[in-house]
Amino acid sequence: MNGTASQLEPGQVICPYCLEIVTYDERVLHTRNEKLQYEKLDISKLTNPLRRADVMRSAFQLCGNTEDIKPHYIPVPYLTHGRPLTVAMVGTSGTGKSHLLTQMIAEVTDGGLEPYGVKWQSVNPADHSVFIRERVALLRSGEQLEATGQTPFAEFVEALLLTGVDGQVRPVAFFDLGGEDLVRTDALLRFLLGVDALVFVVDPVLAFGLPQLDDARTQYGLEVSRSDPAFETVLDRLPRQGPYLDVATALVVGKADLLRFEPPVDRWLSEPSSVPADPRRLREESRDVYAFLRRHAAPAWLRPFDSALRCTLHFASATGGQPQNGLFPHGVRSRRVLGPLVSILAMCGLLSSNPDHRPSTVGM
Ligand SMILES: Nc1nc2c(ncn2[C@@H]2O[C@H](COP(=O)(O)OP(=O)(O)OP(=O)(O)O)[C@@H](O)[C@H]2O)c(=O)[nH]1
Ligand SMILES: [Mg+2]
Ligand SMILES: [Zn+2]
Repeated sequence: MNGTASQLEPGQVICPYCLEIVTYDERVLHTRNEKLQYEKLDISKLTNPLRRADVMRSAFQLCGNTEDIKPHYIPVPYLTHGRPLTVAMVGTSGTGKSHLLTQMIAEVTDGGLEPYGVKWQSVNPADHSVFIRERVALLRSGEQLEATGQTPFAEFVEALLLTGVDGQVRPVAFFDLGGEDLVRTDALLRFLLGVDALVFVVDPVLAFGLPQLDDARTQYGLEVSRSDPAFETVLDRLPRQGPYLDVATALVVGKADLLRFEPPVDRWLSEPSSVPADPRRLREESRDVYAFLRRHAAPAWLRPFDSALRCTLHFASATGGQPQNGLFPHGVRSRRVLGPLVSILAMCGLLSSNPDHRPSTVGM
């Protein structure tokens, strides 16, 4: 039976792959060798506490559920640090989900959440260095990231242990499926049923009929669209209690560099992040993004905001400019990419121990 977060007992965690309830179990631990194969780990002889802690830091547990799903392994720190928070990026292929998520995580690991009182560690050190090497370093050297493509299995791309202002640690796992997978309705999207937060990414090239986006439309061979099919599939798929989705939601107008001469986008792009998170500024930005979408895009682009109980709206640019032949010749410079994540973390209680300080529905 699938579990929901509210039914969990202490120590129980929802498997981020198959949604079954898992409990940390030292009898089914594994390590991963250099060939990326999993080997059984016997920790009974590890009596030195320092050595043991070090081994556990990069150990995995085999999930007990193998029904209709290949064997899968969960990093031990994900199971031993309290209730995880899962975040999924949503948008059709090419909207910029992977670039945005990569820059968000890069800013976190550069210490970008420290002014908010949040510290980070990796969930698995080896996976984290691969992520930094193959994504962050590549993008920052001016190369475009590849399209995510289709996968048979929803896996998180990166997970971090975040320590909130109250000292509580929470594993945060980020899912970044390809847009082609997000319009499917099969078991691959089952992970969405347990997701805690969603980042909907609006591609200005698809959403806004503004003439200054015509060149980008020609470059990508795209036309203005009335909605994003991935938004529609995901919103239809998610369970609701009452009329609204109770999932922390951010609606981000990405690639905002393409709108950098357009007020009020110009003003927000040059605005430094507010530290600590300022609910008033968050509301002002949400209101501006909402008005911009209402004015320049078809109504269905606002469906995530209309559907979610808690949603903030943002302008962000992951790269600062357009790619040319797969490269960013003027370098890569992100703008305001941390804003949506800070808002989600605030909604999920990581930025304040006081529930009154969490943002609720804004933007109207
Ligand atoms: N101008 C501009 N282009 C961007 C930005 N972010 C991404 N892009 C470009 O948008 C295209 C798609 O970016 P991806 O991040 O791969 O898009 P995706 O949503 O992950 O696509 P799938 O993986 O196919 O679902 C690439 O050509 C990127 O170079 C941005 O902030 N500004
Ligand atoms: Mg992608
Ligand atoms: Zn599982």
